[in-house]
Amino acid sequence: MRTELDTRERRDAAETLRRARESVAAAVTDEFLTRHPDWVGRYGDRARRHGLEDARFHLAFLASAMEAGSTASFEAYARWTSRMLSSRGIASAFLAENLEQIGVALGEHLEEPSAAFGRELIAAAIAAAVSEEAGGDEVPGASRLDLSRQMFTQAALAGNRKAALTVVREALRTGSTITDVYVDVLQPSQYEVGRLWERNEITVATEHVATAVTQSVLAQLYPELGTSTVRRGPAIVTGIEGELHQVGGHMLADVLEADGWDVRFLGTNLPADGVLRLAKDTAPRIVCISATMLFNLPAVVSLIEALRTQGPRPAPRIVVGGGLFRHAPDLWKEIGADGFGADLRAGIEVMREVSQEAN
Ligand code: B12
Repeated sequence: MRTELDTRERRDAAETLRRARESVAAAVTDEFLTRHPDWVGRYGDRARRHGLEDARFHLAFLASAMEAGSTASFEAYARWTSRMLSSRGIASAFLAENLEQIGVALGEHLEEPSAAFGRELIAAAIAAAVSEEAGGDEVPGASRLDLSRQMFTQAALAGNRKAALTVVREALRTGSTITDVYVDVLQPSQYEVGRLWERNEITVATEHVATAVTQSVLAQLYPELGTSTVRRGPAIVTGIEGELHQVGGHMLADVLEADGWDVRFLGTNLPADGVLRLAKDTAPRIVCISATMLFNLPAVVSLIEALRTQGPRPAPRIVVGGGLFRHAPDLWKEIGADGFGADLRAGIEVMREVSQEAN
């Protein structure tokens, strides 16, 4: 029978587990290496270092799953971890053993029924890891990055930057591009955060925590974006006055730079005058405007008008995107923009096409 805990009991149990994380991780790892001395022979110092890191991740995700009362989220974690370990030649039996050890340690740190609840999550996770190794249950239509997205969202909501970065690095290691990761992991994860906030399931503080994790991952991936040998010319990527959403513009600026554009990213919430001045100084071939909130449409319209009437010559092409335009796919034509991109992949293409049209 499933143990039921109320919200406060779940939160207290998760907090206790977080406080005990270091000591449990150390105890579990030391015991594991005593049981498997060959690991020390094979991996040297790394055996303990990686063992500790893995145990810390297991505990961090377990604490979040307990707090949320979500068996499914810990199962997803186990499936993801099982895949990651098996790609490194490590059988999921070792993951199962590690999780079992944590299950035993729960009894030393948590009161009943919280410990029982934790053990139930662990049992479900072990079953998921074993089934994943046996071929997993293919979910029809599920993309290869679905599991990464779920893991990334969990890590972001928990403010766990290290885990979030690990998830992303693993996706890159197994063949995804940075654009794939931005569009299929980070973007939908941010959208999910928005849905949770809208449904009042998370506070605005948790939304800020998750967004900060996403932004820190963007910053860490930036040096790895690579460069193109093609030089496409100067471009500006900007938000507009009144708009506070800036993650989409940030992602766009990064991938355009990697595609050969000489990008100046202005962030968001700045007066049209500032954009105009920079446009005159740098003569961009393209100005990309990112906007999310409908109430900012007039600011987009006046920035376009200002660029057309008072901007540099030859006039830059103007491409728009962001939530405001995603929900009204013809709006960009109505306001006189030259192009629109629903996401980064479309954005890169539109920028290439529009830049080939005569300025
Ligand atoms: C984080 C967040 C915030 C943060 C932003 C912090 C920051 N540094 O960016 C803060 C807390 C400031 C915030 C504030 C508000 N927010 Co908010 N926010 C979000 C959230 C959760 C994530 C935004 C995000 O990062 N998206 C991820 C990026 C990658 O997606 P994207 O912008 O769509 O970009 C992609 C594409 O559109 C495209 N793209 C983007 N720009 C461009 C430009 C060009 C040229 C091209 C080609 C492509 C392109 O490429 C990107 C990658 O593929 C969204 C949820 C959501 N669905 O977006 C809500 C959301 C947008 N917010 C919402 C609301 C209501 C608000 C507030 C009004 C809340 C309030 N009561 O104060 C304020 C408004 C502030 C303002 N004046 O702008 C609502 C909007 C509902 C609506 N349709 O009107 C949403 C949808 C949440 C929800 N589900 O209700 N928010």
